[in-house]
Amino acid sequence: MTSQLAALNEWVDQVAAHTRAARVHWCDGSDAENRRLIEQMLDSGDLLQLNPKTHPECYLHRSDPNDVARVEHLTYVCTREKQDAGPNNNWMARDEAHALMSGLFAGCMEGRTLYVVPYCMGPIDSPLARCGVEITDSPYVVVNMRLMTRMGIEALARIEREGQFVKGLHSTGELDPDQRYIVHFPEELMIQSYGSGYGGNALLGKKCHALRIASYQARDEGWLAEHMLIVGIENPKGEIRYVAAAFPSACGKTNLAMLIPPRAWQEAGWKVWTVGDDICWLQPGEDGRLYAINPEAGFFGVAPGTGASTNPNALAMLDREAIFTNVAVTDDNQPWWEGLDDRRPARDWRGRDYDPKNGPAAHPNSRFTVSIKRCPSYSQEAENPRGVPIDAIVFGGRRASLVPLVLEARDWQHGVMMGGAMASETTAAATGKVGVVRRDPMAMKPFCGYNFGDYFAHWLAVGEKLSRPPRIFQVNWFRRDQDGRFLWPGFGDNLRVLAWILERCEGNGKALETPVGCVPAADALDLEGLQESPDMENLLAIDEAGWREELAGIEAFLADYGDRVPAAMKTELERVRRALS
Ligand code: GTP
Ligand code: SPV
Ligand code: MN
Repeated sequence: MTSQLAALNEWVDQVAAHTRAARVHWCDGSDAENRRLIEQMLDSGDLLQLNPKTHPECYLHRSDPNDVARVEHLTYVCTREKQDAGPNNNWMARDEAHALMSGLFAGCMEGRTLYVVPYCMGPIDSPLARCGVEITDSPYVVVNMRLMTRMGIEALARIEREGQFVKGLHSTGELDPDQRYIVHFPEELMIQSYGSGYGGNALLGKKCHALRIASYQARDEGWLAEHMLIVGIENPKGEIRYVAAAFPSACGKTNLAMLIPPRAWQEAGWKVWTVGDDICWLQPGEDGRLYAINPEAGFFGVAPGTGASTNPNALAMLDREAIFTNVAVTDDNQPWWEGLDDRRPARDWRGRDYDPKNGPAAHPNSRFTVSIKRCPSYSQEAENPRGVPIDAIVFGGRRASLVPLVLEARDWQHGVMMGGAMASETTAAATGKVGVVRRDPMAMKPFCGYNFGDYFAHWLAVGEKLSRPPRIFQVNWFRRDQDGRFLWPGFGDNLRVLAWILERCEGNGKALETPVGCVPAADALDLEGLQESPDMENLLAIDEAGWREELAGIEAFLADYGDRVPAAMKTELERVRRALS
């Protein structure tokens, strides 16, 4: 055995002894292993079989009702220096955190199987990919990790070759919210998660590794780990351009990543290719462009709102080999959620007879897990070890007012300020109040593994290395009218905005300058074929007094980060302020 695997074995042995696990199972990622785990969970009731005629090999998992979303208030970044984690993270001293977690894990796997899950984030042969090993006592985590990552023997072989991997330790524990901690040690490439089985808290390859730990590594190594989808837009000439877009949780990444063009656009030859829907690792290439890989291999997507008119590509992949978490079921045991269709569900997400008095039938943060390869718009480029070149970076949030449908930044530096100043309404993807506007720079508030001030500086530094940087934009699909209705149709029609964005990247497309960035000129967006003509004046309006207030909010936010905020951010803010007055 090589020394690399010896180190891994030693860690596994030590964890098995400390948690007093009854058995140790090394996951190979095979179909046979997956089938055995599913059988076992069907027996234990962890999984319920869905209708095998309509949904072959689809299963439902009902989580503990207290464990349905990420828990930002219980998520920690434990760096040596508190300031390195920054005001954007909860921090604990490393010794204290290790002692706390060690106490929680002591004996927690007694009588249970400990699973060793080797995984690779990114194409297995990509120099941009990184490996990890998650130790978990949850078979639900194992079957989800198999869909979400490259899991099993190939990852283990890469770990053996490379030596370095992220160590993740997870136990569902008692599922007691008072004994729940998601703790990161970026300097030690280590994650420890206790007391939750929910996706973002428990599938450690995803937010914990591919964003919090990876963002920290990326800063040292000169790349970026971002909460972004990656989508290829093919125009009628057959040219494909790639866009990376950062929207906060439950703000439209999965939908945009697999949108279906409006009918007339399809007929004209427009196509959309899905590379990734949640996480994107970006690295400057030798040609001065920015290249992106999707570190994931599957989707852990929001179910509610997924319907035939909004996201038919998602629906098409959800009738086979999918795991559903906290959705409702119909009387013939098909998965169901609000926004799917007008059937009446029989049982809600908790398994109770459906009664509208109990709230929505599916939990608002109910999810599906499915392999990306099942997506009709799946792009082979998702396997390209070099990644895809990015032409545009788009930041977006959920804002009922103020932020127009689309804004273009003047240059990289202005774009970094635009992304860094972003705010969005909170959603059900994390516990806490929904609909509260909060600052969420680059959609990374819950995920940046280090001080936001340093993060902005790093973004600027990456821009310096690019001779052909992507252009940067901000979008808002969620602006509302006085009656609370969305002003923009969204979904497939978002391609109309992406097309303008790509025209701008080519140096075409008509735009009007405003104090906060460029908006499309009156006739620049192609709106032909829309059922109702949207109120473009309202959608593109710049409320200068509102923006002055926004600027004050941004400055108050940045003040918490003190000297760590790069001077260029302040220069950009100052420039906007002057333009507004
Ligand atoms: P995470 O997986 O939590 O990171 O979320 P996400 O950013 O991938 O969000 P997703 O695409 O799953 O969308 C979340 C919700 O927003 C769903 O209910 C969608 O139906 C809705 N949504 C997505 N795109 C649009 C849009 O263009 N307009 C409107 N009005 N709603 C949208
Ligand atoms: C998000 O909340 O941004 C998600 C789902 O993508 S989770 O994996 O739970 O973080
Ligand atoms: Mn997400």
